[in-house]
Amino acid sequence: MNQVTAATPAAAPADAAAMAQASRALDRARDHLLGLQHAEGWWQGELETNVTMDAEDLLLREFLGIRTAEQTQAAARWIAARQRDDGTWANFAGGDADLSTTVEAYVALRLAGHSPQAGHMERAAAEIRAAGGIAATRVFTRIWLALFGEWSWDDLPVIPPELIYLPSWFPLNVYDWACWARQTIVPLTIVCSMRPVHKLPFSLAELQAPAGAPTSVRLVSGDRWAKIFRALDRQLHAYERYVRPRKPMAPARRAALRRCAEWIIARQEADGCWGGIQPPWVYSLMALHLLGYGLEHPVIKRGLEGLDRFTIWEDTPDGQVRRLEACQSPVWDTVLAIVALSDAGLPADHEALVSAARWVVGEEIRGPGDWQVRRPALEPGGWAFEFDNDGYPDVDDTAEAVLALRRVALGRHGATARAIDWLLGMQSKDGGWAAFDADNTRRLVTRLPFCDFGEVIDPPSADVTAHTVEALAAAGLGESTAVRRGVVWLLRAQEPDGSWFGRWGANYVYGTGAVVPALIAAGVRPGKPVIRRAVSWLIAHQNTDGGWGEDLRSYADRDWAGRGESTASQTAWALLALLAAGGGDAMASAGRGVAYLAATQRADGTWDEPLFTGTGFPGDFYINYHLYRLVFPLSALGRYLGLAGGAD
Ligand code: R19
Repeated sequence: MNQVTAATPAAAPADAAAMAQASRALDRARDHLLGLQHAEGWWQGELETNVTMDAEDLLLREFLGIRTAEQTQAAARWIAARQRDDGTWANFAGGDADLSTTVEAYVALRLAGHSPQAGHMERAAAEIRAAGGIAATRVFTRIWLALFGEWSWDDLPVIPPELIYLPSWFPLNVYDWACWARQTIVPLTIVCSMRPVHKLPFSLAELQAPAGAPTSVRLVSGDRWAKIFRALDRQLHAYERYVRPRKPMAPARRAALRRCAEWIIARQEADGCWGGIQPPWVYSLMALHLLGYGLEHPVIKRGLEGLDRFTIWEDTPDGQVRRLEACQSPVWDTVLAIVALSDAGLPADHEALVSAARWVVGEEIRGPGDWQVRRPALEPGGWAFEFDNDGYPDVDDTAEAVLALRRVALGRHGATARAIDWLLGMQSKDGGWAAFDADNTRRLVTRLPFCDFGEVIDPPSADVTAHTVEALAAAGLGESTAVRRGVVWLLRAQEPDGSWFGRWGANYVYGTGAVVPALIAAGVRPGKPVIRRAVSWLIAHQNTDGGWGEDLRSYADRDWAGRGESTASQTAWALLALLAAGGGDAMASAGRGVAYLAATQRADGTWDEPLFTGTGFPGDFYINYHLYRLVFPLSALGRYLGLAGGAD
């Protein structure tokens, strides 16, 4: 049986009508999920983010000279449809206006021919000016504007290509950066040292804030490192003034650029992407193109063709729209779907589970990757999030894959055993686990003036540590030193209020929903205070409709922790914790949560979830994983009915 057996049984027999309702909800959700499986065995839900993806795609195409009218108009329709009444764009449903996103969306619409005199454009420009104009946007946005001659390269932090020479023990070397940041900054060192300017056929003067308005950039910190790095930046600017005008190019600079290009090309994946995510992909294409790789060069060609596979075209009453996924999640979605269907009672030899597990095993990564820089002696064996991201397997996907594969009758394969060894080897020194690297914890890079958006390091987090502890415990390693150290890490990471922070999902409900089942699986008794305090926190944050919800503002403002409109996925996360903990109080609360899920389910078996519950970077980047609304409720319903003895 699965880990639900570790929990104490339901205290009070729920009434028969409620159980029947939960059971019908489970059947419908299960059938809906089965209907979404692809013939090769995998699942993939849309990964929805924000319009910077679509705007930057048009800007990339403009820059490369390959932008078509059809792409432009379809992307512009999508971008325009996401504009809010005040003229701004947000980064997620219901979020506040985001200046950088608004500027990028505005420029994309200008590119598509929208007149600055049109009402929606005037409203956007007015909001941009009021928020400080282009000068107040993030570094990435100002790089895009510098590319088009609307911002000065001199007014951007310098990030020199010689960075690639720093050895992996030296502060600020590329392996001190999180993998997503590393893969983004290496191409950006090329772009920023070439300083291309591709003039647009229009000016963006309307986006300048009036004189006297706040022109400060986002990161104006006065502490010691900020001052030191500002001084270093001035030195680097002086160096650039010396090295850049050399004709022919200074040999040292030429060699550094070549080294960066080789580093980038070595990391292109089979599908043409870099890291399976949009930022390194776009900047790598631009960087290589600037170094002379033409549109017909196989590296560029594969890269552009791959981008097409991340593009969704959709017919709407207002015409075709086109949008880009920042990333794709087939491995993650598939392993979560396997666990959910197994929780829902599908037998281990069910054809859907077997074909999914076969596909997962075929996706195992056994090659080298950047993670080896910190763990050179460790044998490969694990999974990435995407179809093709073989250089960057991650701990979270690997742990969930281990949990999924043990639910399926698959016959002999070595993938799970290798994955367990890899997980053990990827534990950070402090006992926790991070997503992509071990010991990626040097905070110095975060202080660079360049780093004003998103996380740039990958330290251990409670959610990833919990998934790993759960997987290792399920594999029989509950008594191992590694798991014990992981448990201690989790105990120390508990918030004073009893919850855990959610790094890759929103937010404390996600963290708590991951940690409680993991601690129980690792042998922590359900009656222990650490568990009861988590249960009390969840019960205290249950909405009157029976569900749970947590607003993304909780990342900036602790008052929002555990508070927000109920959603299906967050309700399910809370339920996974309550059901693992068990006990009368938890089960009564869980009964109301299950009733919420049953009452809000759509007729077709899934749930609506316009609110984003996935986290890319706390505060800066959020994700609506379109399958979360289905897989997590299905797991929760299955475990609830399993505990009550009502699963079919
Ligand atoms: C758990 C599984 N996870 C551990 C994997 C989650 C992958 C989420 C997809 C991330 O997509 C990204 C990644 C990076 C960026 C950036 C970015 C920000 C700062 C720097 Br410096 C470089 C890049 C911007 O958008 C992104 C999207 C669920």
